[in-house]
Amino acid sequence: MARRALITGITGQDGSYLAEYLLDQGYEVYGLARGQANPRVSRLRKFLQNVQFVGGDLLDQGSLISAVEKVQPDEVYNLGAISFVPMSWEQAELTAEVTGMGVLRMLEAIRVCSGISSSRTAAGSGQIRFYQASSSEMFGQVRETPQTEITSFHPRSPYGVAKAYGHFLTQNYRESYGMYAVSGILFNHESPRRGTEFVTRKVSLGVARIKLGLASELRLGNMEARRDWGYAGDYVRGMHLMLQAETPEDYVIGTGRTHTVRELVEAAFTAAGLDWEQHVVGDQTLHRPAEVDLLCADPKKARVQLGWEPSVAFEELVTMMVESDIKLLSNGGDPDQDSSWS
Ligand code: NDP
Ligand code: GDR
Repeated sequence: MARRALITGITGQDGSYLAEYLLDQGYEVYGLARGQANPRVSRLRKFLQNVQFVGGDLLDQGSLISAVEKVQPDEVYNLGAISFVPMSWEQAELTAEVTGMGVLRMLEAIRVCSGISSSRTAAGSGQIRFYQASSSEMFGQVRETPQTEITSFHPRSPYGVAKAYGHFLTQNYRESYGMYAVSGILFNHESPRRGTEFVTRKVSLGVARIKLGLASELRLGNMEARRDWGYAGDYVRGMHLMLQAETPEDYVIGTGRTHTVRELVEAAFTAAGLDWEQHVVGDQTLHRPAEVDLLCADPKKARVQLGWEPSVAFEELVTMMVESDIKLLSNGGDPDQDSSWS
């Protein structure tokens, strides 16, 4: 019988790549869909016909229990979140509820549906394997680089704090109830399907607009921040591998290379044959109340224990995104609607 996966956050960047990957692996894929008529669900339905949807929201405990009861999944991937860091200062409470407490609600849904009692249970109890989308944002103000699974956390945003809660809770359910519950500490990963609010996509779209004469400038915030940027398609493979391991453990996933936002900008403009210095304008209003200055992964554990390796290098990723956005805009596409989801 086909294995069954339930994905929260299926309408996001990672959800789409993961669904595609699991369908290719022969899984039955179910996505948790939020709201009455979510336009992102309609977009995904057109693009991935074999995904099945089940209603639910990370804010609603009962809906998660119903979803788990209905789907009877072998694996649950919790990707749903308020994931845009600046939004987490504007809506800190909502971020705590969705990105933090949502993890508790999903773990509880699995615990209750698996019949695991609230007193301590033997290791390996329950059949459902749980993946939590933890983030390098938890490291925040880093004291050591590169960052590993044991580097301490000092989150710098309400988002990072909420993710740290979800991370420790996942560890706690593993230790308290013997559940197969793991966190992937994923560093920034991008693609042509990346949300337009994140810096890589903002830059690739900005370059495409300038190239096509639709705009003349691109406004950006802190150009000195460093990130470890990889390709989303590679990272969902890591999520799946984590749930196939014999023992439940947490893993860092990243490339081990770090670049400044300035280097990203240079690479993107160069890919389109443009000079960034003629178009990029610094904008203080885009700076954050507290910044994460430097992120760089040490993915050795994932490489050695899971055999995971990234396959797309930074320059290739940037070029892929710029070319995709030039094509999308040339064809009259709307990046926030139809996007380049193919
Ligand atoms: P996106 O922002 O693209 O997607 C977020 C998803 O969360 C959307 O599908 C959204 O659904 C869903 N969501 C929002 N609120 C709720 C809610 N109340 N209940 C259920 N679902 C909800 O994120 P990514 O795909 O980039 O990232 C996936 C996960 O990985 C996130 O948890 C993110 O924080 C984490 N992460 C991402 C990294 C990255 O670089 N991409 C790095 C490290 C971690 P809707 O369509 O309904 O709005
Ligand atoms: P991040 O990604 O906050 O690392 O979180 P984002 O692309 O938003 O920012 C990366 C860096 O770029 C700087 N920056 C700008 N960022 C945006 N969005 N817009 C700008 O105009 C701009 N100018 C400079 C930022 O200050 C920052 O330093 C992403 C999300 O996917 C999280 O959900 C995930 O957990 C982490 O990556 C790992």
